[in-house]
Amino acid sequence: MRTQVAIIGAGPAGLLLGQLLHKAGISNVILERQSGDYVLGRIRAGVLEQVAVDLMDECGVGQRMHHEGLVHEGIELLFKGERHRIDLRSLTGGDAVMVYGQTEVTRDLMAARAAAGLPTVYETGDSVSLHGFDGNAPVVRYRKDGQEHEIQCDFIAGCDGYHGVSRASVPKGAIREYEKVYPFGWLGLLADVPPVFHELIYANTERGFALCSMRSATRSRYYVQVPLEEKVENWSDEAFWNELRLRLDPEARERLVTGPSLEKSIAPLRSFVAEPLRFGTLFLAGDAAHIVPPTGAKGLNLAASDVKYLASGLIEHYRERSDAGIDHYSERALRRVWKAERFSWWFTSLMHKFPNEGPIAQKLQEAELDYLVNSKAASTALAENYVGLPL
Ligand code: FAS
Ligand code: PHB
Repeated sequence: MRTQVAIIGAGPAGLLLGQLLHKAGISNVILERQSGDYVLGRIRAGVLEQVAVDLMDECGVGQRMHHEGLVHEGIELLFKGERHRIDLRSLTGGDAVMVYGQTEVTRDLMAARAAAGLPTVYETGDSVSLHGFDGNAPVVRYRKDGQEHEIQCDFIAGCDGYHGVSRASVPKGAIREYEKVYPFGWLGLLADVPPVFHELIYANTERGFALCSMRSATRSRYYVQVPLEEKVENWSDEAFWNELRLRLDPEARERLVTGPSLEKSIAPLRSFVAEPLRFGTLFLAGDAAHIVPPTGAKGLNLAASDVKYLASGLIEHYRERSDAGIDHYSERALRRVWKAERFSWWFTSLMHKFPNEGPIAQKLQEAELDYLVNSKAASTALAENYVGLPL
């Protein structure tokens, strides 16, 4: 088989890229380790920046998002038992965020790809291998239904996440990796219960961080910080709800509606960046290139901005025979990545309880939060990073 761009991974990055390239008349094939249902079953991000919303529209798949998504103009910070609203819209001069789950983003993109009859090979397992990307005739090989297959292409887009094969295929001496692992995780629970509040609540408490989020007016997503070694099987639904209550203010505790979990999982938290993002005719995008702690809701949104930069560079290559865009992809994407990494690290450091730092750490966090909610400058800094910095 021959295609112009071989895309590894059918998560948001791979599907967004495939859709943009298709709309520009550039042929592409997506290879995905898992089944489509498995990909849809992973519960992940919930908040889209305007950049991601615009990209969904550019892909021609924004209709359901605009109909079912929830525009949020503010978030709440809860500390010392009190909630304080950060007015995103007024502090940023008009920007907001869209609450629309990553599962739905992926569903919309998968449906559009199938409707266009574009080739996606699911359930390739760990069979994908990348070859010749240090030259101009890269090849991707994979096995499906016991048959070996080969794809000749012009470029390979590694959109296969943190544990994917793409970054792992780069010679060790050609890549630099920066990583920070946080000493805790997020225990997340999804339930068909109405959200406790119409906006997200980020809580800093002496027991640890909590987040009240949602997927719709009838489906909620909650998180509590747990120790790194915690196991999800140690947490009954009742234990989760009881712990969440202990991290809420009295009004939210009163309003909380509980119910059986649809999904419960623990996600580790890390900051990670690989540099550069280009190796000859192989490009890395999304979680294959970087990971942020989810506190700032940047993971999916960084995948979107990477894809925006990469797609425009590839389109320019084919349409205008210019390589300026792909030559500058890594530098452009990394500039935005590092700013989001910094914000996600800062917000995580401010909101979470770090073991072995003593009671003074809580007092210093509360002092910073008290300053933040009473300073227009500090609140503006939070707001403009939260809604997403310009491309
Ligand atoms: P993805 O990981 O979504 O997709 C990569 C795809 O490549 C996967 O479908 C995988 O199966 C496939 N793949 C991997 N190896 C392959 C191989 N060898 N061959 C073929 N295919 C292969 N972000 C937030 O903003 N908020 C959150 O709350 C949040 N929670 C998260 C929880 C977890 C457990 C994880 C892992 C991430 C979370 N994220 C969150 C970040 C997440 O939303 C990512 O940023 C987003 O999925 C990035 O999309 P992709 O880059 O497409 O990577
Ligand atoms: C979510 O709804 O899953 C979510 C929202 C905001 C975050 C992280 C996760 O910062």
